[in-house]
Amino acid sequence: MKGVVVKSTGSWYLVRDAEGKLHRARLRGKFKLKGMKVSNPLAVGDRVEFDVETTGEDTAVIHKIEDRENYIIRQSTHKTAFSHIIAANLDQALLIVTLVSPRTSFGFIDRFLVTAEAYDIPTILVFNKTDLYDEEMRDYQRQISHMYQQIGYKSITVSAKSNEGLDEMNELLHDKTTLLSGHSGVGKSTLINIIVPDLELKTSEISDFSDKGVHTTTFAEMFEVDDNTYIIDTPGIKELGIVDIPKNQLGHFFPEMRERLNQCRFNNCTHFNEPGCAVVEAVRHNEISLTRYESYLSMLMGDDNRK
Ligand SMILES: Nc1nc2c(ncn2[C@@H]2O[C@H](COP(=O)(O)OP(=O)(O)OP(=O)(O)O)[C@@H](O)[C@H]2O)c(=O)[nH]1
Ligand SMILES: [Mg+2]
Ligand SMILES: [Zn+2]
Repeated sequence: MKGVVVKSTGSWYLVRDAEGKLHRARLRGKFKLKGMKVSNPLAVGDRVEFDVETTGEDTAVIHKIEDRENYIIRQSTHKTAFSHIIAANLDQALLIVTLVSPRTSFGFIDRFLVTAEAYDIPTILVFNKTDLYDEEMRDYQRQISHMYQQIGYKSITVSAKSNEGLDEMNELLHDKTTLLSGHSGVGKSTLINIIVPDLELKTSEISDFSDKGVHTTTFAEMFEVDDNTYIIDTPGIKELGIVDIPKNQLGHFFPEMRERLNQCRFNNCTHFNEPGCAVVEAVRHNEISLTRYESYLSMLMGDDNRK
């Protein structure tokens, strides 16, 4: 039978078959993936073939994983040589961002966008918890959204508390498989609980002490919103390590730099201190945002590779 992995704990999996029936499954024997150093061979969204057995607790055995159309990956926090596949076969990602409770940094947003560019996953910024914003913060948020919109990223504002923007968010999901990502505590599971009634996913208040989330969701899981519309809840990401991008190609994953690449004097320009660099020139003239350029430099230097 064919199916899609909707949950992966590392030791067992939940697979949805073509009729929508869920099977608890395990991976057959010694299953090795060719050439990839990943901590999880199978991720949410993977399309698999499996056999159903009549005995045992795990009733299905997965014997084949189909090639992935795309996937999103991050460096594992513990085993640095390994990467962790967050999810596969995605149509888009919504990056849930909050300016307060907790605060999401530009560095984190830009790292996520670079990763998503590298793996070809269109990303929309979703500013949540707007009910907590005062006028000044609204203004600030508009400026940030404007900055990202100018370089091609759609951005919306929502509140799981006041319901602002939730219709617009729902429309974005239609007929797609969407990954929700972001720091712990930004409201990913809370938003999914509103979008898919009766799920009752666990959520927790953020810590008063650190103003950060407490990592409530522990495994990625895909839920059906509608026929053909799926949403994936994920554990909050603390630090996002960028995987496998050579320095002289990093600029390809910043759309505003990519469009200027052939205006630099050297075609292997890293947009750092080379003469005749069109990117540095654009930053000087405020045509490229300084915060984006700072994010670029910090990734280029690899000095805070895990923020
Ligand atoms: N004021 C306000 N609180 C919100 C909003 N959305 C979520 N929250 C609260 O934020 C806290 C964290 O929400 P969760 O849904 O658990 O966050 P999460 O992103 O799933 O976190 P992890 O599972 O740890 O990654 C909860 O107390 C929610 O009630 C919002 O729009 N406004
Ligand atoms: Mg959660
Ligand atoms: Zn350059």
